[in-house]
Amino acid sequence: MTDKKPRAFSGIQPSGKIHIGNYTGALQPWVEAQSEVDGIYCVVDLHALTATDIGSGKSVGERSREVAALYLACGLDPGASTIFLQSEVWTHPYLSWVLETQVPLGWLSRMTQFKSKSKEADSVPTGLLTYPVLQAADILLYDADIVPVGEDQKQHIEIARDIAQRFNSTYGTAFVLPQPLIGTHGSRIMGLDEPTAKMSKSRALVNQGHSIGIVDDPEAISRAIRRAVTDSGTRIDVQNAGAGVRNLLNIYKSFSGASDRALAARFDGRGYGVLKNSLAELLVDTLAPIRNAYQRILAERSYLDEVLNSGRERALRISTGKVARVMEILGLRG
Ligand code: AQP
Repeated sequence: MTDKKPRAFSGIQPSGKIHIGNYTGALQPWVEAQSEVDGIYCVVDLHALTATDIGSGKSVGERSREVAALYLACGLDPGASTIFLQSEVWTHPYLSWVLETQVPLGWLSRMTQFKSKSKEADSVPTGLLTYPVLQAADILLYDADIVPVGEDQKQHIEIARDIAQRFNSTYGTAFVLPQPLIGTHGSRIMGLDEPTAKMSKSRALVNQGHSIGIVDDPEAISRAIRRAVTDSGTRIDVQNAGAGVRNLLNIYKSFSGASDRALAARFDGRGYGVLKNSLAELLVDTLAPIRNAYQRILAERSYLDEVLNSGRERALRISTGKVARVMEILGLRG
């Protein structure tokens, strides 16, 4: 018997406005699980270099600090969880390269995210293809047992598992096989402008009405909800709602914790405006304290520096041990 807590690893790319999908699919479950896991949460800034708008607007460094401040503002406790910037820990790109030498190309070219993102790009950077290998390295460096992510990332966690399994069986056991941890609701919030496509940071760059940022001001939140696409009818039927209303109900459910039965009691037969008003109010009330905390944390530079420095040190301590093991197994040291 061991009372060691399972280790969780996850991260968010600083590739745009962090939205309520990132909150319900990632940040909220991280915070909820915090006392039960040894949580390691990274701002995956190297991944963000694959984003199309890098080089315009704020620097990646500035965005990364904002995402780290958001981790804290949402409730991650640096006393209980490790928080750091990926680019400050050299073992991530190092292990990624080692794994790249082993991963069959076909595994990467069939990834759904690669296929959809490369369709939109004028010129496809190789990093978009090898993205899941860097993500596998992120996870495998820490012997993570679980990876709390939204549903869209399930395929990437599965490939991390496949990469670990293949390496272990070829060379000898080096890696723990990670499991995705995907919530039952809130794991897939759809765009407000297009409720059949998932809410994403990149899409929000094209259409402002697409997403709601976690730190958007109350007016912006209410405006986005007011303009959100609904269905063609006028009255709510919770059981049989179309994509637009279902998305709004799902957001309401994720933020309130209400059951389907409670949703039906509250909204069945009522007009879409009632749902929109209730949802806007719920989001404004829930996100206001996060926004205040975020602004406080960003203003206090030295506190964030301290958190990130101590996170980096722990991340380095753990991950250099793993890299040493991999070097030994591969015979890289004579
Ligand atoms: N719409 C979503 N609903 C629920 N969860 C979501 N996540 C992302 N979108 C939704 C979860 O947020 C975490 C961070 O994701 P990421 O930054 O690593 O990249 P992503 O999944 O590619 O996020 P985006 O917002 O779609 O960004 P871009 O447009 O930059 O690619 C992950 O756990 C993800 O599941």
